[in-house]
Amino acid sequence: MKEKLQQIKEAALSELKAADCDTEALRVRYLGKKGELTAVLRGMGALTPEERPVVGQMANEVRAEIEAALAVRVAEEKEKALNDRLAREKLDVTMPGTPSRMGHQHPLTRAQREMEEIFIGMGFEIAEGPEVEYDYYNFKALNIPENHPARDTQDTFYITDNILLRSQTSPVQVRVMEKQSPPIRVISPGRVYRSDALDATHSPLFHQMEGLVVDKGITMSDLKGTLETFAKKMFGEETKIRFRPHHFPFTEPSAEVDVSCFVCGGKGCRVCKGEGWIEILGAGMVHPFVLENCGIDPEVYSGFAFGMGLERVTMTRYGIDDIRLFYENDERFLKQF
Ligand code: 2NL
Repeated sequence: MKEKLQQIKEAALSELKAADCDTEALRVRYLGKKGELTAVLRGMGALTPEERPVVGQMANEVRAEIEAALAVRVAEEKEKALNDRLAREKLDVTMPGTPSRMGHQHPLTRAQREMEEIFIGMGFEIAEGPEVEYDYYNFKALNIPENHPARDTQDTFYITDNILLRSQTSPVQVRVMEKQSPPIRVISPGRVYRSDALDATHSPLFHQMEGLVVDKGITMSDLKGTLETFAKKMFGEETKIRFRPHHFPFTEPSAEVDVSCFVCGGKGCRVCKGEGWIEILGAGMVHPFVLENCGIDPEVYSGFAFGMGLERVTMTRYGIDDIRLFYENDERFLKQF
């Protein structure tokens, strides 16, 4: 029996050394309930009382030795599996990351925000209103009755006879005057529409920024001071402004306003087309009829208003020669701002 135990031990230990050893199967085969060692212990009844404890002790030692060797082998396999996995899943934390691309504001949005900041600094508030408007707010309230020639130059898109896409942001200011009593200081930036064919300088959709001030004792000099301050902040401190007489139905008197060329300073260059001046906006004193239409007494109050195209100002400032570039979302263009 001792030889049998010795054999079991040697067989088990040598099998454990084999590269393809299945440790669990080996445990069952030698140490399990129906295993070889158990079979030997069952046969101990045939031994003499003197032999029994000796063989029993030896069987326990053999079991312990096989168990210890098994544990070592299992631990080795575990460690090898872990090392293999670590090698396979190696991660180099010093590798450069994948950069995420940052976007930025559209040049028109930037120009609009910049202009808003300048006017907010002078005490203006921002007013917004619908892009789909009544004929009344877009035209009639602004002293442009049916069949007025200004309806031609501001031809827009009609939803019905009475409802249209606004051709300027003035209707927003008409709504402000209806609701609010003076003093009023607002700017109204936003999308406007005209029935124009798309080319390098025209678009059926563009953006405007209008401004309106109404209070007691407002004069043309307030208008000039406000626009001069705006022009210097927008185009540089050396900028001068020039008023040329003009006509708008909603202001009287009216003017077109130029800024001295910020490229050549007024000498004449490619940007100002040799003029030294660049037209940027229209302005004037709010027509008494318009004040009256909005429930403001023109005998008590007066006001000035102005309007400019955002695209035009932005194109002038950055030397952009085609308005369509703003709407095409070509990154080669947008990336430059
Ligand atoms: C332009 C320049 C302008 C106004 C807009 C205005 C608004 C109200 C009353 C009076 Cl509520 N005027 N806006 C004034 C002058 C010029 O825009 O070239 N427009 C066609």
